[in-house]
Amino acid sequence: MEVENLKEIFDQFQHLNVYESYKELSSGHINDTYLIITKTRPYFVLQRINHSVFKDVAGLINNKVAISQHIKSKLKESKKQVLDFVKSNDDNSYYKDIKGNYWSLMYYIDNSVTYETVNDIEIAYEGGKLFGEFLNLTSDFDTSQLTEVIPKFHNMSFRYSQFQSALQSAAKERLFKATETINMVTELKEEMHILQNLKESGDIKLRVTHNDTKISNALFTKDNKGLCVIDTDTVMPGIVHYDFGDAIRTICNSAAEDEANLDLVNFNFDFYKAYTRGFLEEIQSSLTDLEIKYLPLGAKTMTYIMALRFLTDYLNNDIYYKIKYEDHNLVRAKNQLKLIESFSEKIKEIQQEII
Ligand code: GN1
Ligand code: MG
Repeated sequence: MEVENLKEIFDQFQHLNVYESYKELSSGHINDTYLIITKTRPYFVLQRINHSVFKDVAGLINNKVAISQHIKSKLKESKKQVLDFVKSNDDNSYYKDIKGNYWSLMYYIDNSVTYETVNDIEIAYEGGKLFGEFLNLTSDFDTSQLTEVIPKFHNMSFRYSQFQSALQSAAKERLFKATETINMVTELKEEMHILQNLKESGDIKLRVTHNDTKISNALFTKDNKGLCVIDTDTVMPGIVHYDFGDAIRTICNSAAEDEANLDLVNFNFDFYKAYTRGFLEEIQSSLTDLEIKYLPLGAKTMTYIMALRFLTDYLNNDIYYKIKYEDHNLVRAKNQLKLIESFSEKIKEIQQEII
């Protein structure tokens, strides 16, 4: 990505500030994100939205702005923050450049910290509170107002069928390298459809979900308090298990999601308990017994769906996720399956805890 025109792009927005320099924020796998450093505070976050992944950019931005406004109206007394978007010079929430790229601009939230992995139980607890609160604050938002920015995003049958198509078209060498991983994914198929079935039967209801609650999408204050949920690109109707599970898969992994040394990938049960405690403190009153009962399966299912998606992308020659080396997606898939293995040993104990 050429970045020399960032100043020009930045100046397409109504920001009243002077561009000084930029720094790439590179933790996402899909969009390109830059911190824009200006002569005076506040700084900004400029994002190029990947429109081959997100086909309806206007719908995506509308979702983000509407959800932020909804949360903002409820946070009046709180020290918590919410994403705040800057309008473009023609009064839109995004800017489309001459090359056809879409950009959005947000205020940078100062004095905030993010974590790729968690080493501190307080972060696990505070992360639970933050994501629980996000779901609670958006629980009265009318889901029919939201665009489904990526249709069937966490739909297991759909993801599984994409995997099966990839198996048909994959190169022999990749199929061979991924044999064990393919077998592991195949064995878990049935159990991993349980939540999908409960959703389809209506036993578990739809609500607003964030759908990308990895811990790096939570901002914390420097003294470890939850501050703001970020990256609301994938806010859509979903079930509570998506957000619970996606957070657990990152918080309770003792290593990063792409750690290649699987001996370092272990499930941290203490962090699971701390996260669940924080999460339920915020949201338990609006959950049914059935929803609570299936939270541990939500954790397993969300870890699995990531393994499935990384593996599918590997078999498709890496057309979706950004990669840094040839087998990156396969490593990610193996990592997630190792986490499931480590988690499965503890799941009975976990179920006792929660029920
Ligand atoms: C992608 O780009 P990023 O990091 O926000 C992906 C998520 C995955 C995540 C795995 C739109 O999110 O679903 O959980 O990678 N987002 C999309 O780290 O596919
Ligand atoms: Mg994301």
